[in-house]
Amino acid sequence: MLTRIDHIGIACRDLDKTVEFYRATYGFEVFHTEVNEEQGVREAMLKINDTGDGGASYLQLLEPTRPDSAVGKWMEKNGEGVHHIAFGTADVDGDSEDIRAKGIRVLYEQPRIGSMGSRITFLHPKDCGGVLTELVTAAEPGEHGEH
Ligand code: CMX
Ligand code: CO
Repeated sequence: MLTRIDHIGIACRDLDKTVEFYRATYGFEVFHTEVNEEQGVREAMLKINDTGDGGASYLQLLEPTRPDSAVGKWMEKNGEGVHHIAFGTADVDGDSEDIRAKGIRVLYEQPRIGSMGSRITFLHPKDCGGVLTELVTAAEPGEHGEH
């Protein structure tokens, strides 16, 4: 069951400048940063709020590490802006299989590793009304070294 907005993914050319924009404009602070080479991104997670299911909602600021990455290619065409949305679930495996059974393309056979040790998969934007949609199961508390 999808229980929250886990994050909104925002593509940017300069992560440090974009982090500063969100800090100066809204007062949002960086909760976590990492580089995910498989996804081709340097990212900052800004926590917006905790949620009733023990999870949280974030903004995920994404700077491509290479031009041929998903975010790099997308930004080449669209410029900076909202790249994807992500729903949180306790069971990314089960929920993605249920969604696959409805005929929507799930991009990965098995979920991969996302921010903060989470497990993630994506639904094809062409099957979701033009919205690239991610499903996320957060790591168990203590499972990930950085918080
Ligand atoms: N939102 C909406 N539509 C998108 C899109 C996006 N983010 N990215 C691509 N598309 C559209 C393109 O506009 C294009 O449409 P047209 O054919 O009408 O022009 C179509 O999808 C195909 O796009 P493409 O540029 O040819 O790119 P690819 O098919 O090679 O890749 C996708 C598209 C979705 C399969 C790829 O971006 C992907 O695998 N995404 C998942 C991984 C990802 O986004 N990682 C970065 C974030 C990591 C994180 O969140 O942790
Ligand atoms: Co994401």
